[in-house]
Amino acid sequence: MGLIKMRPVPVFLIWILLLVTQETCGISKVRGADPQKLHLYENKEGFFHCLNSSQKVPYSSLNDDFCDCDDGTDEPGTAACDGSTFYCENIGYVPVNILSSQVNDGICDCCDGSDEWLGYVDCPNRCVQNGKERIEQMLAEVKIIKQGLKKREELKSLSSLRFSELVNKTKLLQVSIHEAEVLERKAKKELHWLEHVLRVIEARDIVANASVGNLSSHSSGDVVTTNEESSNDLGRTHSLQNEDDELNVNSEKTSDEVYKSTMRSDFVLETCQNISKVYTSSHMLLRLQKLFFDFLSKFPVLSNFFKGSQRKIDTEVLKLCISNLKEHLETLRSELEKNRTELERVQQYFSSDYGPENVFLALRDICLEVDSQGYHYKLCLLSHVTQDSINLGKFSQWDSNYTKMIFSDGTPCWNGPARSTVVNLLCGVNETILKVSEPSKCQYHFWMTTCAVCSVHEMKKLRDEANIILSNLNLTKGQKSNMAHKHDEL
Ligand code: MAN
Repeated sequence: MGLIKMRPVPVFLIWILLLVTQETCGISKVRGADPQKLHLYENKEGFFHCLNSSQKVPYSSLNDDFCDCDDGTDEPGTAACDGSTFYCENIGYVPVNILSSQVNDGICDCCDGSDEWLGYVDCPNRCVQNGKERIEQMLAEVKIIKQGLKKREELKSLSSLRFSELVNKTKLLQVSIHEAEVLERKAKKELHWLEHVLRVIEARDIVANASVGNLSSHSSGDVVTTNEESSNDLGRTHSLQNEDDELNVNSEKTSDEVYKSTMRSDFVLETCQNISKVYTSSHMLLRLQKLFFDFLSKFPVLSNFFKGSQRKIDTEVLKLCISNLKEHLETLRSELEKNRTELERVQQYFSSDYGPENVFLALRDICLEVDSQGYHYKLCLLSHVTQDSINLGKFSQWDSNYTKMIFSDGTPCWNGPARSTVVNLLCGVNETILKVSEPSKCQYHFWMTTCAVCSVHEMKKLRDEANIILSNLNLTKGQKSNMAHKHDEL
């Protein structure tokens, strides 16, 4: 800031100054007017036509330190009109429009000092110096962008690798869940059958033991008739008989020969062992089916077995088989549960937006931590933010150009809304938090660097700015070649 000299300027002097400005420079220069709009400041038969309306005012009103046009355009060079602008030429640096209220306010706003034309303050021209400093700054920025762009390529490859991994994992999980579901259905059904068979055997044991007559003496024993003659288990046996019908038991079809070869204990045991093997390998569904159907297709001989008193089936083995099957079913279910949870977790990744070319995918779940203003902040990218143990929001959306991550729905503020956070992303080589603030209660702002937002466009903007500065710099030959060299670096 320059030094304020409180020197009263007589009004008549200001008028002379203004007149001189207008008369010597004419239309080629109107103080504070943007040169691109200079033609609009033409004297049209003694009038100035306000720029943004049809209003016209006497030409002498231009820059007379009194606001005549409603749109304020008659005072580009004074602070008389609110909201109008003053053009700083800033030769050697970048031209800029400042608010007219900044004109002659005792602060040097234009680097060429032109805004303080009443001389209340001494404003040495710093434009060339500013230009040089800005070029140096741009060089540093371009260096970071270049490194960032390189890192961004790596991040992109990492993201696309992660994307394919997620797709593959999803497919594998879906297949194995489907297989396990089929297997579970089969196992449940088969378990039900085995339990049914066991119940039938046990019930008939009871009937056989309680029966007055000798079952073996019945050539083609009618179990129901026998039961009717028998015990208090009568009702139960009736119902089991019905279940037996459901199994399509056809004793006529099964010969003793077949029974003997299949219903031995070792056959049942072997079958159970095979079942165990099958259930531990989810890829053997077909084998399992075959085994079970082979096995179960033999059950009809049970009727024969009871009628012929050739009971050899070992109910203990059947029980063991059932308990094995239950155990396998349990394992299958917990595996299924685990895979379903994992699939849900993996699928959550697909519900987020990872920006152009999915570049942000590799950053997801990366957590950055920082201590600021007495709090410990933790930012997990595209996931959630915390302040100590307080939730500052979970990731909800991006801004339109993927430079702000918006987190919402955090812990409610006392007597206020839910906490929320905006994370501003700036180009940088690494992921680092630069600053955290709470501009309004329970609304947090983070600034962080990441290569994900480095862009060629940003570099082009810097180059364009450098071109303007270089073309504005009033340089010697030597300075020019030095600057040209720097420009090449940009
Ligand atoms: C806590 C912090 C602060 C917040 C107040 C609001 O102290 O989360 O950031 O401003 O609560 O009561």
